Amino acid sequence: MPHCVSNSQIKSQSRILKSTVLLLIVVFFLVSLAQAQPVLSKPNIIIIYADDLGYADVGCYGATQVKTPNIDRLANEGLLFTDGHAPAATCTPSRFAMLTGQYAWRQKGTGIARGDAALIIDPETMTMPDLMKKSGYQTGVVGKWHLGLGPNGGPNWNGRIKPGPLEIGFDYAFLIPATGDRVPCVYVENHHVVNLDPKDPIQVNFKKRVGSEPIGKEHPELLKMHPSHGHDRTIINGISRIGYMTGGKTAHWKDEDMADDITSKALKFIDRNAAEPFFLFFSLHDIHVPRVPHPRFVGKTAMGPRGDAIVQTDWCVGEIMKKLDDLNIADSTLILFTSDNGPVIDDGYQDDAVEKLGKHNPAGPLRGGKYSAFEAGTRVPWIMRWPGKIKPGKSSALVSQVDLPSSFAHLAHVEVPYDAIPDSFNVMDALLGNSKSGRDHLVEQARTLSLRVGDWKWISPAKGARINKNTNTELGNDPKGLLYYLGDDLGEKRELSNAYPEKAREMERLLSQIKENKRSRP
Ligand code: NG6
Ligand code: CA
Repeated sequence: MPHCVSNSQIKSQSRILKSTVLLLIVVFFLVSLAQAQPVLSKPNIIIIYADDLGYADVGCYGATQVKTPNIDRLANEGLLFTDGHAPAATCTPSRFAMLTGQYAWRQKGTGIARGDAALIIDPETMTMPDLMKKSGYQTGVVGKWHLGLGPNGGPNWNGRIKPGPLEIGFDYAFLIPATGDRVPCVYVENHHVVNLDPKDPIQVNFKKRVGSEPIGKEHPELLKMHPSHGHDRTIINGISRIGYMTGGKTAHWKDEDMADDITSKALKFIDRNAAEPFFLFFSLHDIHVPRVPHPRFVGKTAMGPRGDAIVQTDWCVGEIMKKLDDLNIADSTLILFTSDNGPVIDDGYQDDAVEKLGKHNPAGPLRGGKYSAFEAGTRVPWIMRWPGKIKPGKSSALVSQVDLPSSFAHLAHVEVPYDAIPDSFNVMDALLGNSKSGRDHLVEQARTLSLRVGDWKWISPAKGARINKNTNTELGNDPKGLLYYLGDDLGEKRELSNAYPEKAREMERLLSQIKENKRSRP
């Protein structure tokens, strides 16, 4: 019998064929969609923010006189950026820009904040922690703040201290209110000074003396660390500070324990929030002055307290990494390690930093340092690690901390209103290592503003000293402005404004435009 196939069999076979083809098309479509737009799940985010740590202060950026095994491990497992910037060459404007996504020079009153300054971020402003919260993150800040606290006129240290971080998007805060070298020398947790005895209220003043505590200027014999410039007012723990303070004795921090104190608070925050996405701004005090590392780090380098404070910084980073490993959340956590501005050697205390610097070169190949318009002012260590998502290596993409709000918002799938974070670019592709380029231009802030466009760098004309005599830093102030091409002159040695006058004018024009426009975000 010939094998005959019935009509109905043919129909059903063609139906099967059709649906198989359809299925294949759908599968192909889904696969290509998934390839085109990888949907990344929301990682925990930890910003470890060192203070005054220079471009080449750590091993993976070239330091040889100090060992930083934890930071080096982070770099080996992550992406090391060679052109990553703090928004400014000092602390307050850098932090302001990083948290608000707005260049600090657009807002008055964002220079280095006094210890009793009012909060300089308007609680109405959309901030990076606001954006993370919108995406369901638990948000925390632990460590150095230096963005002011309280209403106009400053905080009431003996009452509820607000507005502060909790009013601009953080769920939790444990703070060094300003810096270690400024009063008040107490921690603030959420809205209150920690361990304050109400019978011994705190008074703080930056103009006139309060209380009867001895001051460094009159009683140098009481000091365990002497000032080299400034820093000669109220003595707390044998160190004279900027400003006057009385009371609050039970609340005083111990400088030697500061890294331990803040690290343990950061670890507890991670413990508490390990089950949900969290965003932690872990803001170290090291290696800012006064450099008073814990005794277990003293003598770990031949460089004195500045070098030993770098070892302490590395320990803090190691503790965070260990915690993530212990909780088994390292793979779901993105760490950014960076610094708020460039390096300084003598920043106001006689701590042997100059005498014992030896062969160590904190700025590496760069010119300048903290306070400076030259590259070392803002170009800082910048390491990103997110195992499995960021391919280890090096990147020369131009990125700035002002870009973090936009980039992290993108990662967290949050929509950003048009007028929010006005100078923050989404450079997530560069940060993940998927793109070689970050921003095409960047404004760097010191006393004057500089503009980077690719490898061109223009330092806008500025009055003022060329060298900070106290810190011995080249500032980059020049009445005519300075032009460099970093592509073959990273050290800013060959000034080119005479050779390329048109380029200089074009850069100044572009800078004026960016200043006039209220925003630069695309
Ligand atoms: C300066 C301080 C310096 C440091 C800096 C702020 C003097 C003479 N110098 O005014 O020691 O505290 O402010 O540093 O007081 S920053 O990293 O927080 O911006
Ligand atoms: Ca700083």
